[in-house]
Amino acid sequence: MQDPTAMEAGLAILYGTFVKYASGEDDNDPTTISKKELAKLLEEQLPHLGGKEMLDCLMKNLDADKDGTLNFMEYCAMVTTLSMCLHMACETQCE
Ligand SMILES: [Ca+2]
Ligand SMILES: [Ca+2]
Repeated sequence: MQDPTAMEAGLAILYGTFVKYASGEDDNDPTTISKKELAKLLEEQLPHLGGKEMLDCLMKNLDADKDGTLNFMEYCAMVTTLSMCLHMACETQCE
């Protein structure tokens, strides 16, 4: 099998990150990320983008079905949102 491209590897990392943190010990549900699991993800994986300070805001805005956890679709919305923020930050820096 050929080596994955950077984007293919990036997608695998994004999926693997969901699986890793959803499988945390907080809620015994490997299919969703609880608020405590999200706090750990933010602290360990996104410290330069705001880390745990984004916790309440992200959970409030991304938990579309209001069950108190993030399922994979809601996690994808977080990735999309953060990608858009990065895009806007880059555009601002280029001006
Ligand atoms: Ca979980
Ligand atoms: Ca949810």
